[in-house]
Amino acid sequence: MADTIFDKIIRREIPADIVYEDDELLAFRDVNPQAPVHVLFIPKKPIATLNDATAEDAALLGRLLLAAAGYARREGFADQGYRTVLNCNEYGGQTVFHLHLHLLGGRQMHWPPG
Ligand code: DGP
Repeated sequence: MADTIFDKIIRREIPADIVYEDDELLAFRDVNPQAPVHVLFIPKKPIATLNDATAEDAALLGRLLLAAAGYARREGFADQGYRTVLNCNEYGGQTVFHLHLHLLGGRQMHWPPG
């Protein structure tokens, strides 16, 4: 998989506002926030898109979701609600090809998305 800007953030080669880290995951604030809270949760393992995840990654993807929910709970906006988004490839609007989960909160979300 090609090196991405997120791999550089994992390696601390470029700065990011990191809000969560464990052995397998990293979370940092989106540089172009679309809501009062906009955090990206990424696996440290380089998986380009959701299409590239395998059964071997099932637990990792579960941990990614639970890390986002845990962050919302700790930050006190879980009950109010939030949105998670995982964009895949061109039609999904993916621009960085290192799998990432957007966590958006702090305002009313709308449906359908654009
Ligand atoms: P997506 O469109 O789903 O691939 O989202 C990529 C997001 O990554 C987008 O919302 C902007 C964010 N982003 C891109 N480059 C950087 C960066 O260098 N630092 C941070 N913190 N976020 C970035």
